[in-house]
Amino acid sequence: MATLDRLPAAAPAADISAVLKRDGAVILEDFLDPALLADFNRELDPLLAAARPGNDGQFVNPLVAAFYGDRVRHVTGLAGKSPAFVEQVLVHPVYESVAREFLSATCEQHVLNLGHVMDRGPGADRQILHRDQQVWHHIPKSVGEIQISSVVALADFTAENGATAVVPGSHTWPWDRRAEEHEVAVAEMPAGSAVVYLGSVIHAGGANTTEDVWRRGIHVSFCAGWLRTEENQYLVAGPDRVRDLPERARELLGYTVHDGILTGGGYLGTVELVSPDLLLDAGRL
Ligand SMILES: O=C(O)CCC(=O)C(=O)O
Ligand SMILES: [Fe+2]
Repeated sequence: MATLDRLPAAAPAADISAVLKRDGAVILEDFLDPALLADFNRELDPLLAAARPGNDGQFVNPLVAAFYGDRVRHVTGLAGKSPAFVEQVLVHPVYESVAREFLSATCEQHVLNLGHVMDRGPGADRQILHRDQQVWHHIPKSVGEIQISSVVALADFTAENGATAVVPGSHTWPWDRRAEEHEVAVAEMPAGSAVVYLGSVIHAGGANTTEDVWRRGIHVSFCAGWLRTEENQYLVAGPDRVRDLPERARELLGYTVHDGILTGGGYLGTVELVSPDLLLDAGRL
């Protein structure tokens, strides 16, 4: 059985990057401090209580329905729903340093791709093993890393309740290589820890074989700012939500231009030919 390295989330950024370069994934302990974890869970409790397992069958298509299964409760679009998420998780210093390390070669500015809580219920099957970056399958693999991902444990993650399954080293594999079971590690970790991985790493939400234990986790990922994000963050967190957020949170939600002029590209995401945040500040958006 493969294993994942563990570091404190407060470890030097260079140490975290070194493990990510080698294995493509790392478990970071104490990623959320206990007070933030408690606040976040308090915000999520009513949202999850109202969520129907399997999203009441509402998915973009049957393949997506099969991927998530019918035993998982979802709370999506956290950027529009959770102050704890936008104020503290979105701008977490580990995401900042990991994204700088792995995405600055492929973009000028990265953005939030997903803030999606998955509460894996008893009987949930393991997802198919996949690479998150595969959603942008038209991008040539030679471009390199265009996404960093994570699953943050909001409850204890165990092999029985559906801890994320991760294949260390798979970011270096040929794209069509399949993982053998002995190559799959299980990200067992206490609540407040996170497994952080590159978008090219093979992984899956784990099977929940318990009778009655739910596995609450949040999938948070960031991608190159020139990509179409899986969650439409402009609609998830519209101008009225982001107007009073700190500048960095606005940037991560796509409210500043992706300016590639100096590196030979163009600028993306303007409104009236300027950066939307300027219009927000001027009261024009
Ligand atoms: O919830 C998890 O453990 C992983 C979820 C995942 O990989 C996904 O939805 O893409
Ligand atoms: Fe995934």
